[in-house]
Amino acid sequence: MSDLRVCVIGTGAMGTDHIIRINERMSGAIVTAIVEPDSTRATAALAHAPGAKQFANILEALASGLVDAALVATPGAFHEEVLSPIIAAGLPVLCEKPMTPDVASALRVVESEVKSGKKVIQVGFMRRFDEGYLQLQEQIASARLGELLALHCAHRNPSVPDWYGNDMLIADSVSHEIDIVRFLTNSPIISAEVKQLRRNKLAPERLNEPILVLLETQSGVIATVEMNVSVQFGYQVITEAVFQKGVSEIGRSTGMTTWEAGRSSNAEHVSYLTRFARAYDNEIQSWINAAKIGELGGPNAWDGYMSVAVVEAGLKSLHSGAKEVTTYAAKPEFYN
Ligand code: ISE
Repeated sequence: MSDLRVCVIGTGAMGTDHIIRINERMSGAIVTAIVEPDSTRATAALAHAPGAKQFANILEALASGLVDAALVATPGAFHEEVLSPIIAAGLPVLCEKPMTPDVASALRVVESEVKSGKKVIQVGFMRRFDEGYLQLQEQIASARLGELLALHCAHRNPSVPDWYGNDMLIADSVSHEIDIVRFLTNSPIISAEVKQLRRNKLAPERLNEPILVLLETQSGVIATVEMNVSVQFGYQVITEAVFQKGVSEIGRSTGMTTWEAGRSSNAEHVSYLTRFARAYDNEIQSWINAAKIGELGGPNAWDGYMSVAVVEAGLKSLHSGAKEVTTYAAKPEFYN
């Protein structure tokens, strides 16, 4: 079978990382096109995809005949307008999270996919492909340690870029836990509640963090999420699961241990691009393999919508300080 010809839309840090991944580490695909209005970024990205052509917009890329599949890595606000023509063309698409910034647009995307009659959207929740999370999911499903009682999640970033605003604590960052808690517990989230922890004075002025988010599932599990984006020391994503008869933990650094000057230290990640590198590889390879046979290799547009619905409740709680209940649209038969 010939290589899947991929168009990458948006070549910032994530898009460029995916270009390198596809061209250098994945099998069965090649980047043949990019859509990126910023010429400096485009030039940097094309250095990793020498044969690829740059297009001004997705419509021109689709019309070129050079594209079998698309990978959308623009900011979430642009996803809907990029996804529409891709859905209409019936091409497989990996869309980075969040699928869209709000519930109304997420539902419009779902509706247009349903109307098209073909599932083409896979949402970029890479944690579903992380070995630790997969082991934990198996542990929970097996009930070997009894029922799952609680999850404690810590999501820590060393720092965030200038354009990262306070709402992004929920929409951009906690959105990962929102998806993975539903995945691990196999149960929808029914409420979200945000508590302000003692403010880190080293955080940028515009951010009121760290925060603690309580996500409650329909099955009765509460997940606590410490969201902390100015920790300075490194990038950490840790999850502890409390069962009736035991406790499991995933995500501690497995980097090199060094003994030096009377102490030992362990290497820690400083970016999600390395912490989740294997998960991204597994995610993209799974997407490529599935796309080549007209299937999806991971979470679909309905999963994307389900997480956006919880993000909405989380944002409400961030502003109200109260526990906010989630509401969901009826699931179209198409996704059953
Ligand atoms: C970023 O967009 C990601 O997706 C990372 O995984 C997350 O850790 C970070 O907080 C987000 O800003």
